[in-house]
Amino acid sequence: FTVREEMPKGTFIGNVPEGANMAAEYTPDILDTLRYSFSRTEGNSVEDLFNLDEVSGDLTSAAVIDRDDICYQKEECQLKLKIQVLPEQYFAILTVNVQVIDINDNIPRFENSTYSVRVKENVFQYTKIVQVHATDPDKGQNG
Ligand SMILES: [Ca+2]
Ligand SMILES: [Ca+2]
Repeated sequence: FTVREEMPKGTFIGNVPEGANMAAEYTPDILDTLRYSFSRTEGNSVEDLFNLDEVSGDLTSAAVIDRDDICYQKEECQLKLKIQVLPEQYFAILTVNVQVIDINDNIPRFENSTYSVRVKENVFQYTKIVQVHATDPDKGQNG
């Protein structure tokens, strides 16, 4: 699944049984009995960003996901969610990858707040006048 960062809480991300192609494995009758929940591992709070509908398996966001915070300066932002399927006779642990897509939502921070440059009138037109440095937490092209 993929989701863009900064989307409002409650944004639909994907349907777990569909994503895992459960229909190929189980009959509709069995599918109706399956229940989905997060299989939380200790010290892992990625699940807090999501809500999972126990019956439908719909995954939605439980918060505004800020890629630039959770995946600070990382190229790829893949969140792994472990989801368990019950009842016991159909028990399975599914790993769902949610890729958070970067948007350009950060204003570059300039290293100095003001630049003043005095340019001589006779300076050649294409002479490099001043070089400024700026950084922001967006990745690649959005930076
Ligand atoms: Ca952001
Ligand atoms: Ca961003």
